[in-house]
Amino acid sequence: MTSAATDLPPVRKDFYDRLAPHSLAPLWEVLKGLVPTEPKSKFAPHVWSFAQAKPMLMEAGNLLTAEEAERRVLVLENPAMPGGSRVTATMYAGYQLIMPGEIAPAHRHTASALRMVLEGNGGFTAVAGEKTVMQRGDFIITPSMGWHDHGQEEHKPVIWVDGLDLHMVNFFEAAFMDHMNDKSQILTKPEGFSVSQFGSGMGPMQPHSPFGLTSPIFNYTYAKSRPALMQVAGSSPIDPHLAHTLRYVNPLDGGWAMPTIATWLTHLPKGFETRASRSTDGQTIVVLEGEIAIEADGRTFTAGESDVATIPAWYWKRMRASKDAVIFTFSDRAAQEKLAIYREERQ
Ligand code: 1HN
Repeated sequence: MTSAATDLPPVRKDFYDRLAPHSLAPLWEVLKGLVPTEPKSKFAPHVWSFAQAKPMLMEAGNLLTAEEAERRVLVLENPAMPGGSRVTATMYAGYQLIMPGEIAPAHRHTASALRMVLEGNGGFTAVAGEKTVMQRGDFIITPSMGWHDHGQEEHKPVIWVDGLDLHMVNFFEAAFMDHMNDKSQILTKPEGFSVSQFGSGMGPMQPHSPFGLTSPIFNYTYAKSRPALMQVAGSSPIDPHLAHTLRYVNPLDGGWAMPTIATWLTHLPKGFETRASRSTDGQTIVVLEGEIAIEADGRTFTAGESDVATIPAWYWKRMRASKDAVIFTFSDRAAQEKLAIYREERQ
């Protein structure tokens, strides 16, 4: 019972006490908390410094193997919820490390995952029988229930940011996971196959959707996305809220690349400051180039290369680039749009 319940008239208290053994409760005592007038996030805005995290990630690299860990990751814990393994209300994020010669063994799960590659060109991930090599800035997708393993055959450690929708899946109590008998999956397609088939503005005559609602392109390479963004930035007016932004698109339906997670890439020229906006999706930002200052909740958060920033749902935010910046953002907006609950406001 709430503390208010202790001030209740005895008749009401007696009534509530008689309800409880029947697993019944009076809605009018809790209604305001159940249906707030607007979102009030329990999470905090925060920036994780890669310079601080990297030495500790490398320490983890000496402490245990990727195989032992299954996934060797330092979780980005929202400081408002330590131990929650949450970066926002619905999303998990972490810095993952693969050391030279290691394999993170094949498994699959209901949660969808994305990777934003930071360091160690040459690592690979395999999804549904196809391998893709990772380079900094690549946005790589592991579809729901798709087998995936990662490895590094070259001499440098590989580091990336993971984002998973696992708290959405767990909220629905719909999560499954399997491990493969073999550490690595058998490759059945040549590298680059999915991009040839779906990623050149062309597609099969009878398109099938290999990953359901998830894009059949599972590596949106920086080698393609950066020049596209830069050309758009150099030849079109800047949006006061979005700066120059391109979103990652599923070529089969024109929607978001992932069914639950929205992803986009933004260029902010040095000195540019966005106007304030707020939206119902908690957003997580990976800085790929330059440096940004985010003003959220009257505080300023600075994020440089490979740092990760998060802004909770419905916080007014504006961004300024202290250096020419390219940032990758992910959020649960794709899921919210499907559920018709997404909202935003712009000043
Ligand atoms: C997972 O499968 C990966 O495949 C990374 O790299 C992080 C966190 C929780 C559950 C599954 C990966 C994960 C994860």
